[in-house]
Amino acid sequence: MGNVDLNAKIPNNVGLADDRKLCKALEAWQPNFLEWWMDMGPEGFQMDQIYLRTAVDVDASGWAQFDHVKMPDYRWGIFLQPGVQDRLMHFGDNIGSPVWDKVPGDHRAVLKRIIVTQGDTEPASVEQQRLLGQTAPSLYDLRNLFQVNVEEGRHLWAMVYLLHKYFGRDGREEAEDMLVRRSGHADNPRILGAFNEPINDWLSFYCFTTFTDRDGKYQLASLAESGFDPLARTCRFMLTEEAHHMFVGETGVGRVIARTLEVMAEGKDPVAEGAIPLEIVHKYVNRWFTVSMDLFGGEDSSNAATYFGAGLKGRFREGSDPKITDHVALEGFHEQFLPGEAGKVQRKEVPLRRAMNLVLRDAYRVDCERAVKVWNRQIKKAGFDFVIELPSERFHRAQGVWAGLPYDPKGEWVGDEAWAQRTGEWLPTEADEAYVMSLMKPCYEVGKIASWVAPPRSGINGNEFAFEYVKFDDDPYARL
Ligand code: BYC
Ligand code: FE
Ligand code: FE
Repeated sequence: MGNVDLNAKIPNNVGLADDRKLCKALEAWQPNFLEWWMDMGPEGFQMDQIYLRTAVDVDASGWAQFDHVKMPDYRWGIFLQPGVQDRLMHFGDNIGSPVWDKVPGDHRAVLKRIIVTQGDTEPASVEQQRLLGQTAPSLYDLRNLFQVNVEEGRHLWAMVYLLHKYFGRDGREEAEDMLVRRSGHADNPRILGAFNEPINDWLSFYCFTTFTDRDGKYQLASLAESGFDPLARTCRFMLTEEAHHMFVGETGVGRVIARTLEVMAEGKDPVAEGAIPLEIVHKYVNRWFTVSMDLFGGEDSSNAATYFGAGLKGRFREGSDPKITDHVALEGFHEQFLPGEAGKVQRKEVPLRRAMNLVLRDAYRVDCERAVKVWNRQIKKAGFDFVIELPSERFHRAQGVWAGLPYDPKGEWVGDEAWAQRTGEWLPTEADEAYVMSLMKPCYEVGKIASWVAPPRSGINGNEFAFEYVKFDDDPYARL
């Protein structure tokens, strides 16, 4: 992949220099983005030198360059995976026709909606995480947080590029609005539920990057199949960054568990030692897994059917999974369960296209199970009898057919009264949150780490854990 223009004001491989109008529009949006970043991005660390990876090319060797940079100097750019010559639609009603490299008029509104929804999540997550630097357990973690944050910022750039280039004036307006909505704001919140939930502590951050970034992986993968080729190519490059976000999450939860097991193995009480009891970890997992399940939308969705039929959004690995053989999906049904009378469960057959959210969510769940299995193996190996189980689809839901119903994590109907009494067994209580928050004290010394989490097995880019991942501009403790 040649033609990466790294010296341009906006680094890109989309030939911005040849499109004056687009270039000017994006250069006008750039200062607004930076202003948003300074206001709503990581609070208090904009002057420090962070050991960040940045993309200088889209191939394997080019996108992993590491250097100490100040976050506002990060080279946010626009990178698309190279196009495939003569690519054809491989699913939906237009299967076999050439993919679109312009917005198909019939689908303009829905396509814009998908891109806006995707784009909105990116700055939302940065806003949710903006105070975490102040309680980072180590420089390694602090650096990982900021790496995730700058990349989510770049994902916003990716969607804003599509809006500017393909959607004219209303695209530009949508791009402005991306910087106006605020996570958790009463009047002007972010679009999707999970992105308005607070992330005040690092256990939540690790759970978010395990479960919510994984929704990102599945949504991006299904958009990477899109017949709107610029969207497909953008998402394919974004996916390369997503793997690190989930790594931070999975290993983060794993390190919390490792520390707790260490204390337990010494026969001590985790709380007395400033570690996090496994029961509390489990409740945080329940919480973030369930709000992330909500991100898949309704189980029976006419929107999903439209997206699939139009060739805008496919299934996970629609084009590469040999198990998917029917790419039109007009025949056949998908089994779905829904609540019946008094806690009884009914079975229904949903026409396959309408069930695409559920099909994607099922694939997501399998992937989540794999992450949880690693944690459980860790616990078992340490000789303890505790299992983290992902809750039933019926538990603690705010979207879809199970929304608001009193089912326990096993999927048993418990009724409203028992639900109200027992939620504290399943979800973090105020006391749990207060305890976790009480542990959140920063640790900014090279090679040191907080009491509640184990160090990672290795550092970043072949460096040790004891590496100066962040070079502070002044005494960071004096800022608190
Ligand atoms: N919260 O027809 P339905 C990421 C709405 S994460 C609030 O079933 P549909 C990242 C829905 O909009 C990936 N509202 O929904 C991760 C609809 O509203 P209307 C983000 C919700 O459209 C970490 C109504 O309920 N990308 O990248 O089939 C860090 C009926 O729903 C929610 C995408 O989501 C909710 N959770 O499916 C950083 C991809 N769920 O029409 C980044 C783009 C549903 O009644 N989005 N609603 O006003 C989509 O493809 C779809 O919009 C959804 C929803 C899958 C989200
Ligand atoms: Fe993202
Ligand atoms: Fe992410």
